[in-house]
Amino acid sequence: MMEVWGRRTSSNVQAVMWCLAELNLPVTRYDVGHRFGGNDTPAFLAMNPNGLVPVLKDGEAPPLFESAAINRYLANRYGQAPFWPADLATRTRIDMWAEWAKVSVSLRFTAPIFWQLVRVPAADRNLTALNQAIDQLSRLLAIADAQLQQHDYLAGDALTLADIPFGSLLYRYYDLDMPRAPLPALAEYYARLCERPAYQQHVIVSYDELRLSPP
Ligand SMILES: N[C@@H](CCC(=O)N[C@@H](CS)C(=O)NCC(=O)O)C(=O)O
Repeated sequence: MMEVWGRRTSSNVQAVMWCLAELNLPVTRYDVGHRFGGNDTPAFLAMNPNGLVPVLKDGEAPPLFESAAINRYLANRYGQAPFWPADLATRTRIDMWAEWAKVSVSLRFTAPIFWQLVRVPAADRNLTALNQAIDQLSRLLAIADAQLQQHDYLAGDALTLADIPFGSLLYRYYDLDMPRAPLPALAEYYARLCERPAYQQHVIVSYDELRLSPP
């Protein structure tokens, strides 16, 4: 039995749940973290000493934390081509884009843009830092756009592991009230992801409860 600990409003939980769904793996998810709490108990800290979600447990195997490592585990254990091909060179190119999305893109989006817009009152925002972050993000997204002009998905012509950390940021990117560079191939890619039932179910999730003043 596959189990995930983590609230559905966490982008890292969303990445794991989306990956599980694309691999057709059934899972039981427990609401933990933020308004649900439960991530500071001895039982949870024994699974993840960082007190963060998600945590995945696959049967009797020891629990795993870190969403990127969890998704690589799922791909290695249960994935097939084209999502996670056996050929090392092809797989490593997919992994390269997955790493780029998880490290470079999410670092420049989540804290400096998403949390600024969702948690910091407009009057208290550092607009210079925010605009700089938006510029930096736009430069990265232009790299994705160039790639998506050649292929329907980030690492090729079918959905792969690379799309999970990248695509799971895009719902928030397109939903937030913020300036966006015109990147048509990226917009078409996002529309393509939005057609996927697993994306609709696990990523297109309201983040209103995370706002400083929920509506
Ligand atoms: N690098 C970790 C980051 C995990 C993380 O920051 N999780 C956040 C939610 S996205 C968390 O647990 N926040 C505390 C909470 O929800 O109470 C991963 O990718 O899994």
